[in-house]
Amino acid sequence: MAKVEKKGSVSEELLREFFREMLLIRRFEEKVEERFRAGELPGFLHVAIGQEACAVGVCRALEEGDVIASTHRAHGHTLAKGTHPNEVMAELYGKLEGTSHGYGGSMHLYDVERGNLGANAVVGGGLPATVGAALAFKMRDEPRVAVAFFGDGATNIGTFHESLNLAQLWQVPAVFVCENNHWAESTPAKQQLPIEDLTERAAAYGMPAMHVDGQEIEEVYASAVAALDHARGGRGPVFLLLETYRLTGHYVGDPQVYRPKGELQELRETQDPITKLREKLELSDEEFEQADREAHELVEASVEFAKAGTDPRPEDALKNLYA
Ligand SMILES: Cc1ncc(C[n+]2csc(CCOP(=O)(O)OP(=O)(O)O)c2C)c(N)n1
Ligand SMILES: [Mg+2]
Repeated sequence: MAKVEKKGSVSEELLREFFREMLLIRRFEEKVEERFRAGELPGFLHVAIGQEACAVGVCRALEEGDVIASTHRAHGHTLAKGTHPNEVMAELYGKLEGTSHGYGGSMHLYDVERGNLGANAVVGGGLPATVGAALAFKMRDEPRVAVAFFGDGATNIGTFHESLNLAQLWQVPAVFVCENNHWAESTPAKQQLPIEDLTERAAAYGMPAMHVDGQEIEEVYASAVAALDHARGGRGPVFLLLETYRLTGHYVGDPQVYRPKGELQELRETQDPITKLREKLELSDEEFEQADREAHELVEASVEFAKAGTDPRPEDALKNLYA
């Protein structure tokens, strides 16, 4: 099996950009939680607080023309792939100005123009779409890569296995990014996974795998660059396993009674990717506050934008329905 090695180091300037982007996603999702609890947002919402380094590290390694497919926990991926916070927030408020014109909501954030094949309420649903896109790139001889984000729980789903099997068989330019947050809803890893090391999932298909700390954005970025390079160079797909932590409930409002006492507190203190990068960059309080103010301003502006948006018309409720 081919080995994929991590590439080079990341400049401090780039790390600072990563920091601002992760902070924006964090503040965006905290605002989403707040507005959901205030009863302003319809539907069911999942935030990825704690997993920001996965979204930013991978999406920043992409090149123009690359595409992603996301999951039910999609706000961070969508923002990191370049959709403006205004459009994401407007979608969560169900407004026409949203990415899916208010018809989709949190689990159906799409932005095909920016190479985002969409969030997915169906666990594992993004993987076959990714393989299809990657096959198209290969057949058209285009130097593009398709990336699937998914969770540890999704590796138990049939579409995961079918997708990895065909991707490896056809040697398509795809990268499979598994965000292993060790939970599938309220089910811990040891009650849903028969193996501990999820790279064995890839080994079963002869696919090279990389295994890195998903809380260290430098690691995530360097691995993603290498994985994308490998796939783009016609050497077939790569499985990129990121060990990460969901520093929140499965859904907004989840009482998390299933969590061992003290686990969340301890993880928040030791595994926050934003704190880790802040410490690595040795940011002063002023630098942090400046970045935080900017993030808050963008998020507040997105709420204003969304609230001032246009409600879809009731007579259009069945528009775009095909089944
Ligand atoms: C096909 C399918 N089965 C079950 C569900 C219900 N469900 C929603 S999220 C989830 C857990 C997914 O776990 P994981 O893939 O690890 O993602 P995480 O929530 O941890 O990000 C489940 C079982 C679903 N949406 N789709
Ligand atoms: Mg999970």
